[in-house]
Amino acid sequence: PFSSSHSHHNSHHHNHHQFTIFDKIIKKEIPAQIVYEDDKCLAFKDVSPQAPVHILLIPKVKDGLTQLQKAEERHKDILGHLMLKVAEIAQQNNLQEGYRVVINDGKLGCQSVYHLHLHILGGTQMGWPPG
Ligand code: D5M
Repeated sequence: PFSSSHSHHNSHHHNHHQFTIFDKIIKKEIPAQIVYEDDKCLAFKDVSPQAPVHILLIPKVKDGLTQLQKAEERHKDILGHLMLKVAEIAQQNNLQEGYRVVINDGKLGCQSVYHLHLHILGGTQMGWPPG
């Protein structure tokens, strides 16, 4: 169940410095099932869930954070904010028994959207190793 079948590997034209689909979600130009929002971040249900609960948490301002490996000193505040909100969002979604947080980085990490995002996965027993 929930094995990954969506295509991460066939995009040769990542627009690392451009807008992504997440900007449209932030601007409410396309619909999303938003579960948390504040001035700095937005959390919404993943359109292709890989677990019973699969939420994405993103910074509203990308500021060069296309992916984790672009993180710099100036991103410390938003990165800390996101980590704290993961725990809060997990609680709100009844994941007290446990959950997984994933950041896919780059091609080998199976990243498909180049706007930093944290996957919050749970609602079932997760497996390890993740593959
Ligand atoms: O994760 C990118 C994730 O973004 C992937 O799990 C699908 C999800 N996605 C893509 N488009 C949408 C929309 N429109 N709504 C909700 N979720 C979406 P990655 O780690 O880059 O592979």
